[in-house]
Amino acid sequence: MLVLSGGTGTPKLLLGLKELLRPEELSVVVNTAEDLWISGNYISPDLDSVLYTLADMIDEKKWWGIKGDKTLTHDSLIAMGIKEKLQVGDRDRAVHIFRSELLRRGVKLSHASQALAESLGVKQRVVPMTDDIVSTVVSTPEGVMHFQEFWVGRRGLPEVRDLFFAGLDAALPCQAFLDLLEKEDTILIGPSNPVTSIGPILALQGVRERLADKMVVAMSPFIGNKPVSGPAAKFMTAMNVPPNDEGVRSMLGKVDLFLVDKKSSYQGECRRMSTLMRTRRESGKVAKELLELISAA
Ligand code: GDP
Ligand code: FO1
Repeated sequence: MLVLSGGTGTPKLLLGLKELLRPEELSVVVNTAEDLWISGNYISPDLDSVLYTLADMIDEKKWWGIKGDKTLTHDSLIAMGIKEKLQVGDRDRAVHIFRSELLRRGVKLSHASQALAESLGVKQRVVPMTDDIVSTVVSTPEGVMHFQEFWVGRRGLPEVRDLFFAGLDAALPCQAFLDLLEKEDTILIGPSNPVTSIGPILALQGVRERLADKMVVAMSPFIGNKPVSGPAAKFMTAMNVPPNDEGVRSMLGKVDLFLVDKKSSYQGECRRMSTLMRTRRESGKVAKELLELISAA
């Protein structure tokens, strides 16, 4: 199975799936449109969340960073007057340095990610959507800014007038993504932000066309007509898409099995199940039911 992922909702599901599927049965393609350079290092928040989840290192309270990590370097930099945009953990930073050293030597992001996965003991394939640079840019009355400036720097508060993905038109899916699309018959669109996480992956050249003969399963990130967390509703509204399961479904395109939460008022063709994953136990239950529904489909 090939899973399309952002950095929070889908990793919660991967936490359950990794216990039920053999590593060779589970591959993940990850959004990179929220990536940025900080203090000289390349940070790929969604890739890191997926890697940390599969390596059992993720901080399950925040769903970013490494559990038990400290911020000695970040705190020292702040004390020295360097305002790092994100609070980067010390062990997290070591991962960024590992990746960035490879990038500085001219290694592609997908190859650097493979090396990183191996060094963290991750057996599943974890692949960035592209080796090209794509950046989510949010247009607000306070100016046009990178996603992380909007979401972390300004706590997601400014009104969103528009949103676009700089570099996306020219970006190509990386070779490893294309190989996985060739090999896998089942594609799972995880419960991730349909605008900022799934949107860029599906918009890459040739991706939608390659889904035509696949079994495409999608789990909605909405529960009771609201996202569990994050700016999905605000971004969907800005794009004139209703912020609910109808809106999610309309953004995804071809889907053969659409899974919504029991509390959803979605009227279209779908299967209902509990999709809330607050604990490892819930992640396990949701993953198990999902696999059963896929086998029965
Ligand atoms: P990001 O990269 O951190 O924005 O993370 P994602 O795009 O992967 O995930 C954000 C989305 O996950 C939000 O729209 C949430 O509603 C959704 N989400 C978070 N937790 C859950 C959950 O337990 N169940 C479901 N169905 N969706 C969730
Ligand atoms: N999110 C925050 O809200 N505050 C932070 O200080 C922060 C630091 C951070 C460092 C590394 C990393 O991989 C992710 C980090 N995030 C932080 C999460 C990041 O902003 C995510 O991209 C978004 O939460 C949505 O994907």
